[in-house]
Amino acid sequence: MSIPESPLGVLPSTGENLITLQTHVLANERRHPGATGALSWILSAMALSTKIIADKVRRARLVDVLGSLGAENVQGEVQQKLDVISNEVLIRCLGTRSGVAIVASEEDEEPTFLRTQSDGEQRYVVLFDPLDGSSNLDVAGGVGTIFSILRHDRRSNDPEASVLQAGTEQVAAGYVLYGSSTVLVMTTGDGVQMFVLDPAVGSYLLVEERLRIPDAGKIYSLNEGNRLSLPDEYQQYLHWAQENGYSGRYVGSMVADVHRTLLKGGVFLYPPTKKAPNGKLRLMYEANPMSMLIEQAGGKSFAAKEQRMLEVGPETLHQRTPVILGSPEEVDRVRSFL
Ligand code: FDP
Repeated sequence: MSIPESPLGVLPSTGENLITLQTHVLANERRHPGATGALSWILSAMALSTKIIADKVRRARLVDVLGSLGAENVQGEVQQKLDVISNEVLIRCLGTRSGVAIVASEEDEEPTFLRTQSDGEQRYVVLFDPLDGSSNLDVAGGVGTIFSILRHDRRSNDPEASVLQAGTEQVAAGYVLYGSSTVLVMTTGDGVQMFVLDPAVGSYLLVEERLRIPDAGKIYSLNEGNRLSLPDEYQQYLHWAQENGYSGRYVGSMVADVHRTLLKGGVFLYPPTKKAPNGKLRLMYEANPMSMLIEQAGGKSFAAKEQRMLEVGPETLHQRTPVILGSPEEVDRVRSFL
């Protein structure tokens, strides 16, 4: 039976039924007869944690969550109170799921080994940036949570070694944007789904089943204040883009900038600079999950002209990388200058 369309147009437009994230994940699990359910539990922990974080972000300034803690994280960056709160929320929610072997966060120097016994259960490594773009918090700008899920390699008891897998090994990746609405975008390797949190119901509802990035889009997104400190070839690309009628858009929060790029097309760039010769963004919990999403949506992501991001062999948990990602034609255009 098909369900009639909402007469007021107030329900999501995905067709016949209302699909929550939970329904979607369970339906997906049933399509894989060998699935243990561990991954579904982890995704449900991500949903719960990000609802809690969204609530804190939405009430910033009303409750005491803004401002710095006066401490620095492992990257030497000032920790905001909400960075630390979000980190704790994720670790506590994920910690109760027996399928999680290791968690690794931007906020913690070392990965945390939660379960060591090898009892045959399939376990996973979950990496995350709990609150990306947190310098936007004070001005009520868009911030987000990014996550990447890898299979736990039981052959190694060294947490760092089990974490250091190339992006091609990710089994799932996603982000939540705490913007004018709370949007969860994720992939388990079979296309990209987009959900919006309905605050009245408390559920993420599916709004787009197979998100595709436009093949091209005349938008570049980078910190143009760095222009004079970029390698010449990036400056030449910028010159070309401006001569050819491109617009610039840059929030300065990776989740917000990548989300816009995914929906509207264009290219997002964080090139090497004099200050950050290897780029600023982190490979394992920023660039890799975003690259899996972008590729699953039909886009491209590179660390350098001939270096596909997902094939970079990681050496350390917090390593940085240059980023060129977005619409396939725009990424190739940038690469043609390099
Ligand atoms: P932030 O420092 O505010 O957490 O990963 C860090 C990040 O933000 C990204 O979200 C964002 O894309 C980038 O840094 C912004 O860096 P710049 O301020 O150097 O442009």
